[in-house]
Amino acid sequence: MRTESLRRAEETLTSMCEERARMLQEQFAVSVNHVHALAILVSTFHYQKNPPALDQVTFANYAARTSFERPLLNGVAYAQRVVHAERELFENQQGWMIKTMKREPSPVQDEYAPVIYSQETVSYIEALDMMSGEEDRENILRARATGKAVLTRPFRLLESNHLGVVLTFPVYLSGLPADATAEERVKATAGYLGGAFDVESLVENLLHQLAGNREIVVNVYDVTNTSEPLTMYGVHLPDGHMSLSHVSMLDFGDPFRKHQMKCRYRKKP
Ligand code: WA2
Repeated sequence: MRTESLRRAEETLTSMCEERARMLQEQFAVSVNHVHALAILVSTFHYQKNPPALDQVTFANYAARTSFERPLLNGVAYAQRVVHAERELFENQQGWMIKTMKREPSPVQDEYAPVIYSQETVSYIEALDMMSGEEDRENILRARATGKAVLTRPFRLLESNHLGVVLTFPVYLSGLPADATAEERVKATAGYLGGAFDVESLVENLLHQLAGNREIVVNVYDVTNTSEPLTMYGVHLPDGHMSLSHVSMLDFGDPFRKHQMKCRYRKKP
């Protein structure tokens, strides 16, 4: 009897964890796909039109009206690549100065990535050089060298201070061949389209909608470095706290990063 009820508790935990991992991965994937489409929108209407057929008001309006397509993102933005020689002209044209993520006027750098278009929900990153933040900077460099969507490790997002990850897609000047080298990609980079996954509040929201939510505790980890798992969601509980646990694999689409979900019962079954 004892082993039979334990077996059933194990089975239930497994299916609840797998369901949650599937839902999270699915909502993550649709959000990433839509940000990909936004990167193509910027490429099409900002760079393949002369003069550009896009401005802040149009971008903000389109981003707001399509936000239902990106359920786990708190907002999207476009940061333009500006090399130092172009800084003065750029600032004069925009009518504002490039600022650091600490909101100070930016010191001289080789290049900058100031946000020129933003969804209203993240309007606080307008004019900020996204290369001035360590996590965002690493994302920018990796995205433009690979041409792929990339994710940061979990960190505290600006303004909300919630735990989350940033997604970045590169935008290139037209004419880049599909098989371009990393060097060619960097040279042809126009800017970066991305957004922040507010994991702390939006995943909470998602899990709350599911049956059995009160019975289990869910954690999500970035396990890219297996010897040092980073908490991405949930309160970290030391191992061995309870006997039953289940680990579900997660694939968020960046092969450089590995993630997993760990589920446990709140009370001993
Ligand atoms: N967006 C929102 N909140 C943040 C953040 C971010 N980055 N970084 C820290 N808190 C415009 O990769 C380009 C968005 C970065 C894209």
